[in-house]
Amino acid sequence: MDRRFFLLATAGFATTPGGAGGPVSQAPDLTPQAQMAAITARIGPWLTSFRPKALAAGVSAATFDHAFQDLVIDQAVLQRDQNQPEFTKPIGDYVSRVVDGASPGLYREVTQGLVPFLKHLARETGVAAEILVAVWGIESGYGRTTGDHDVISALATLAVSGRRLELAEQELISALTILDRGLASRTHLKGSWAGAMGQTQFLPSDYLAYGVDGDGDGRCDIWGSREDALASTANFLKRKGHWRPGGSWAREADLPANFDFSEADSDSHSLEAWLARGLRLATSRPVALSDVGEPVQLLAPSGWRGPAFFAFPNHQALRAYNNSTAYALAVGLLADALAGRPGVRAPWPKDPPLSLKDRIDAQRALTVLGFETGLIDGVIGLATRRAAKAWQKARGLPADGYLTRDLIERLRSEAALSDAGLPTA
Ligand SMILES: [Ca+2]
Repeated sequence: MDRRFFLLATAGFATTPGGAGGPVSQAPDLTPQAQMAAITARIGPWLTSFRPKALAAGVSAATFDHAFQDLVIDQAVLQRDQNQPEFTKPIGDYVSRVVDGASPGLYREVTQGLVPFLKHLARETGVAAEILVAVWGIESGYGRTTGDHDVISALATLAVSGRRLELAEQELISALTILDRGLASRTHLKGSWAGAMGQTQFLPSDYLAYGVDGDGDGRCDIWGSREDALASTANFLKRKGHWRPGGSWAREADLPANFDFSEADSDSHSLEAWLARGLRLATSRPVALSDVGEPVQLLAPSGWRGPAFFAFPNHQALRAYNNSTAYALAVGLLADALAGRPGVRAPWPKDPPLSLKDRIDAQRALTVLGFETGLIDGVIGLATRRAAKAWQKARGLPADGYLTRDLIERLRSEAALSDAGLPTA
């Protein structure tokens, strides 16, 4: 799963993807052909402005000129970048799909020949083997799906289209540095439409910062070597995520009947403090010693009707990989399933997906009613959930910030938005 797409696909539990620059690619009145022509015309001026920045960052002129001599806009990248998904799945559907079919048997199958290596890696880094394998599974289907876009072209397309100029340029400089240093060849430099590469789906800057050699051949090949991919993932979680050895990622929680959901997804308290307020661990499995006294967030990602979790600091470590509650939960629950531990006890609510119009209407209605959601963009992020919580609290509803179709219907009538539709821009 590449990360930027994931952020859109799991809107509601994600940061809002952003980008600077004049977005030609968003102009709604252009035909795809006219859009391509407009973007292609920007290649020359963009290369002229980008070349001195890349050279100042240490990229050699020869590498730069060779990399861009036949630059072609990757049309598939443009399409993926522009398409906000029409429907967003509820988190329970996403997590269930990730965990579905995972078992110790699958773990044995995908780690064949790797068990001593994984044990060694877990000892060295403190990151549990099943966590590493779960990240590997979600990022690339255990190495099967690593993306076949030429990373230089994909990132250049994002830069030229103007939507993600700064980020794309930064990552291009890293990709060019990889070529410059001879760490990987251009034919190797393949990845997702958003530039995430190999079995770890690392952006080029992650590769430079956290890629390591796991199999001892002196190179970091996150495309072809399972050992390199897993060792790099462990290094990333340890160094960027500050993974705590021995710590758990989360544990399911039982909430008291009068629990105030405005405390969920925000405040951190020690587990002891949560227990003193009447919350309970849902199972008797002991808590890791290293998690005692640490700040714990209470997550209720599908609202008051769904499961709740005590999220330990290692939940945050997983979010270094992808800053999304859904992602971090999915990694942890997949790791549990691969290790043969029991799954979530409380059922996930069965909610129909929200359409783009539902999401935008909800944001419009909340704003009209005086609950500020920030951008009205159909991405249900933290600001929208906060606004929804405040609205629910003001109406005496459980303030879980979790928007269902019924709640959005109520928001529409309160704000007198017609379901037939106001313009949504
Ligand atoms: Ca290697």
